[in-house]
Amino acid sequence: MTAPFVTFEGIEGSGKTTQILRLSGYLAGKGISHRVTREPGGTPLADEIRSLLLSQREEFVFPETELLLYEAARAQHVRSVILPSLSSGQAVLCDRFYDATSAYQGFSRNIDAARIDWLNDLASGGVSPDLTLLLDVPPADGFARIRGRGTRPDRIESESVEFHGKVREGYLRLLERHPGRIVRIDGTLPADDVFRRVRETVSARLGW
Ligand code: T5A
Repeated sequence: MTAPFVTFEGIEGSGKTTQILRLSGYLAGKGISHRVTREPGGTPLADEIRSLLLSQREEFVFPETELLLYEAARAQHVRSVILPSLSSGQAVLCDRFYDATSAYQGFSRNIDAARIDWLNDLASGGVSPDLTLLLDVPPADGFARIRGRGTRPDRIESESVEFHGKVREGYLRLLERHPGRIVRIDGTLPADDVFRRVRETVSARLGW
């Protein structure tokens, strides 16, 4: 039997990184073996693809190019990090996974959902999250948080509020499609309250 695979999803600034680190600390305190990783990234090659994807550039990046780069990074990450960890009994907490591709490249960039599903399946090698925590915030709230960080927005963060509104709508549609796997948590609450809900959910679903 493999260890649990948990993913965090949501728009930019929804608080995924904050909550994943809190959950990791909580699991460490309970002696539960786990690994924290993220997409795109998680291996040297996938991190290079991440830089290609997120850096600002003059050249227009076509939606299909973007899609294939995200999937290429995922194919590498799943086979070198996620699968070996899960099969050795180490749980995996991943900041974004294939739902992000459905929400960003599917709903927001308008690439056909059946093609995205096919590529997600190929890249993930059939690995599917046991639980996905969707931190739901309106784009204006996420943007305000990102601006508060004072860093230069990356290529995708620089997209319009409408783009990010469609991403959020995409996530809510995925929630309807996978009600047994995806759990929505109100990400507008203070971080402590969000974490209480994260903890209650992993306890109820995974016995953690
Ligand atoms: N992407 C990714 C695709 O288009 N397709 C794909 O297939 C995949 C895998 C990844 C980008 O790639 C796209 C999506 C993304 O655009 P990224 O840097 O990983 O880029 O971007 P994000 O995952 O969005 O990371 P962010 O750091 O922007 O957002 P987080 O992790 O959701 O938010 P976090 O925790 O860093 O918090 C942001 C700020 O808000 C504060 C934090 O302190 C921080 O300052 N905060 C809160 N403030 C108030 N209340 C709370 N509850 C708060 N929680 C956090």
